[in-house]
Amino acid sequence: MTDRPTAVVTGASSGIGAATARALARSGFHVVLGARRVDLCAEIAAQIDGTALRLDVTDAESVTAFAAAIPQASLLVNNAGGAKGLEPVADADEDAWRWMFETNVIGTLRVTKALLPALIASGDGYIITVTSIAALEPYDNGAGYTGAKHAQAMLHRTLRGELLGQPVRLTEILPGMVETDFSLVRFDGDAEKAANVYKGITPLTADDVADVIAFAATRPSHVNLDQIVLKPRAQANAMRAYRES
Ligand code: 8X3
Repeated sequence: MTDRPTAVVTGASSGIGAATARALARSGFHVVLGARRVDLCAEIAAQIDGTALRLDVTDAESVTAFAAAIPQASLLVNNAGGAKGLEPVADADEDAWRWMFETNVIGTLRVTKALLPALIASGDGYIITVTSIAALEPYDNGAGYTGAKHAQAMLHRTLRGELLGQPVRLTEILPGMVETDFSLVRFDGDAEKAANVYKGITPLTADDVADVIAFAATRPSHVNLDQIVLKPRAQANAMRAYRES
């Protein structure tokens, strides 16, 4: 057992999730890292005195078992999610859309529902959901992802009202371009396509986003940062960025 408050991070095996687990541990949390690649979570957990648990947010039984192994928690970071494909609606791949809605939307719903009783019972609960600037506006070829991120954001933002009167804060983190394996997953492992996304730009790093999450998580209990949008200096919005040639 630990007297540190417990933070649960989904999608914690890499990228923003892994960086967030480290940043929260530095801020004094006992971090439970959940992801399908539990071996990677275990490596990080060993370094930060945390706990690694297998979690597949697309599998209801996995989420139930995950939550059952977490008797108490005061912070949940809904980070698991991602994009698959970048095609016009006319060419949309239904399986890719299904995956995006299942991971970003239903996955967030499942984990949030499963951990909400513990968060409320903590007396000072907190839900941070990593959506995206894709939750702010449409962009060409991105409807599957922007649609899923808008739906995930609605779930999160609706809770802000529904949980009024309960001891639970809610922060939505909306990152723009962050160099992680996000684009590699989006382009099905095509490293050249993924690298082109960040060409001529200094993108955010996973640590940049994690710093902001840790900042939010360490404000006093009466302070609720509702939404934080963060982008590289060179990015104005999802459709517009300045690239050095
Ligand atoms: C990732 C940001 O602009 O590729 O969530 O949608 S973007």
